[in-house]
Amino acid sequence: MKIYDFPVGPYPARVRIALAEKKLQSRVSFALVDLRKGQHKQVEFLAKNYSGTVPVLELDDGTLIAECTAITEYLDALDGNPSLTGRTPREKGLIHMMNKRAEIELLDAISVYFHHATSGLGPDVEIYQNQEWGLRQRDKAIRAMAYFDGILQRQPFVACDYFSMADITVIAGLIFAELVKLAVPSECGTLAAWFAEMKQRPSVRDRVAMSKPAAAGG
Ligand SMILES: N[C@@H](CCC(=O)N[C@@H](CS)C(=O)NCC(=O)O)C(=O)O
Repeated sequence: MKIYDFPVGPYPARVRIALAEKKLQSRVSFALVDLRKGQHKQVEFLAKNYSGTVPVLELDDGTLIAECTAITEYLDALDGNPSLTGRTPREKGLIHMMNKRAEIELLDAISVYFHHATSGLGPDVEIYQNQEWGLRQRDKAIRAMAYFDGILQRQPFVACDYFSMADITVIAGLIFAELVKLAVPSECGTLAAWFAEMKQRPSVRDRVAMSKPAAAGG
């Protein structure tokens, strides 16, 4: 299997963390798509992923699977232990709900902020920016931090009683927040403490060690 990605990117981090949790790293190779050079918007890459985003998983038979959630589902189905996407109908429902919520409210919102209200990937790549939209999404992400703080005051993980894909997506959101210097509000101490604890997990620790603000990529 091959994964097209940009190593410091928060979305690729989701798949790298999932691979490490599943101990599947040795079964994949990585191909760099340099977002800062706009390689993800070139015809050759768009033929692999219509949306022009990384990561993309390419199977040995040439099948292409984009979207972190879909890739995580694929990896999880290869070997159900540990489960990242749920073992029972209830767990699957909860994990997918919270994963989507983490995408919409936190991770995707920070991505829009990055692309629209900061210099993003640079003037050659960011050909359309809408600062007001970006700032609204920043505020939405900050509200989401308060939401997830409340969730984590009640339970140890975002969706159920074990580490899942939904946790990975919140972690990716917080990695992205760090890259763009968007601080977790001081009143969200539970979320901040949880993130510090999650960074100690080997799968997250190895990925977080790669993050350098100067190399932000979204
Ligand atoms: N919904 C996609 C989003 C992927 C995404 O936005 N990836 C970032 C990399 S961190 C990207 O390719 N950004 C470039 C762009 O949006 O132009 C997924 O879950 O895989």
